[in-house]
Amino acid sequence: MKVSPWPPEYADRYRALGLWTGETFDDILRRRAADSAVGSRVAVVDIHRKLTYAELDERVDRLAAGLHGLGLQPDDRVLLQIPNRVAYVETVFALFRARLVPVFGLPAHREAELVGIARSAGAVAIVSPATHDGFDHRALAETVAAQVESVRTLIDVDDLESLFAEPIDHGSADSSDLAFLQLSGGSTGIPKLIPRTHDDYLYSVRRSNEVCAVTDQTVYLATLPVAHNFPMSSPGILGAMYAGGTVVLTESPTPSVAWQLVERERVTMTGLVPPLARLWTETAERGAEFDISSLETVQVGGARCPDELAARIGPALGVRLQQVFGMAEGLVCYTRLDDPLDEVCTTQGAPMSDQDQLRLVDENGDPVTSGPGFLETQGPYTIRGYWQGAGADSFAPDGWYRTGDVVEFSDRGNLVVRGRGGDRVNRGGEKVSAEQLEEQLLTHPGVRDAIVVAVADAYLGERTCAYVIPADPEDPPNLAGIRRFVRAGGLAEWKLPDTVKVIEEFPETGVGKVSRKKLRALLAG
Ligand code: OOB
Repeated sequence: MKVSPWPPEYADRYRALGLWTGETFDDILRRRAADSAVGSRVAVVDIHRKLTYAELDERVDRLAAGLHGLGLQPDDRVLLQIPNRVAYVETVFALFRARLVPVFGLPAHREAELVGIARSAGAVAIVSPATHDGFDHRALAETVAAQVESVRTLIDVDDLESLFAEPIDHGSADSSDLAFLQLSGGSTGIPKLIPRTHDDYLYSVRRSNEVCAVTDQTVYLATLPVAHNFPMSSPGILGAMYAGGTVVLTESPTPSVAWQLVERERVTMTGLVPPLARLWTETAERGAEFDISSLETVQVGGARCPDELAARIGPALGVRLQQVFGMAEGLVCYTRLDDPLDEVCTTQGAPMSDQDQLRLVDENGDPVTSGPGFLETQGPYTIRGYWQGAGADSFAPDGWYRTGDVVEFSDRGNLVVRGRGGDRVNRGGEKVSAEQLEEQLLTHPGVRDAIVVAVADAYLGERTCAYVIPADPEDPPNLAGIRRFVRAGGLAEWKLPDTVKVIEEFPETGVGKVSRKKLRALLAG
């Protein structure tokens, strides 16, 4: 089974209400390109290139045929590791057209992550640049292919044209079927894969467009790595394309690069994580060197935005702020454009759909009537299970998704995020699985035991601290050595610990069996 299905009574209701429409991702591009009012408009732009909807559609047709020519078959999974460029959009839509299944890896992923993802997805191909930011992605792809038997084909995203072939008919996908695999923020070793269908995901895109007032006049800048759910669909690049607007992609999110594009393309909307929102805000407060007056809405999400920062973003950037609290598993909450400013600056919004259901529970899963409590949810775009049944304990027996987030409600009914369980560090929006890092640390010869906790940080929100019991107390490992070791183990740069604390033993948990979860909480406290 590729997708854990919604119970039939829910699926029927979502269809009857017109939330699931039967539309597929490939339909979007075809329809926009064929629409005489939209086809000649600019669909995607980066620093070097620009394509109209009609041009994009034509190139997607040729690339899809080329992928078929490589022997890729419908439903085959293709792992992507593509920076924010026009070629990202070309690749993704060509995969949709050829009925292939994109697996959304990040450019920052390294060997351990890519091998894990490729293996669990059963990926047959990898699309990545030869090099990017001085890193040899081709060599990495070759290493992955050598270790994962299913991977047969490596594609250079900078040389897509060499694959172009005469367009063919690929047939059309079933909208209730798997459309792509996204990665979970992850509390486990290897990121769990999130299966999303055309029906559920496109509903979230359409509904996001309504809530965020996205139109054909919207020029959306993908500032965050676009494989993330937030810049992809909240409303992100897919929202902008759905509406017939324009997508601008920047490889660097810093003001000196991104604002050039804001000025040149008259960008109206973007999404930022809090540390980046702080950088943009502080740069603007010092006096912007580019004309960013076209910006209307700046969204902030991925991690808790401090209220103090939220209050400064709008005035500094001359924009309306929107807070976004979401997860790749589904549920996305937005502050509304007509929420009072105070609510926008202090809450993380309300679910986008009136079919989203929310409940709060305590540590034992028992209902909590007044918050804070652990948030659980179900709804028309929240998954019912991970790929191939992984992480089943993330779902309650009745199928609700356990977000792990601790939230309460404001008087107006908006969510306020208070924290989450100790299994994950939210490092400015990029998530670090404590378990994954601990597993890596335990293979260090100088480490007898290790526990990873989040510590508060003024800039990133949280950073990563590894408590380490040394194998030889006379010769404990140090931070630089640990970071080198974790990097060499093939983990992304953002997962390296920021601090290492050497201790003799871990505190007692009071239960016979050592619970890492309890120890993490104790050490973090
Ligand atoms: C987004 O998605 P993921 O899958 O990378 O991470 C989800 C987790 C949430 O469970 C929560 O712990 C945290 O990220 N989070 C926030 C937050 N937005 C996400 N915590 C506090 N305040 C917020 N505003 O991060 C994501 C997906 C879609 C839209 C926006 C973010």
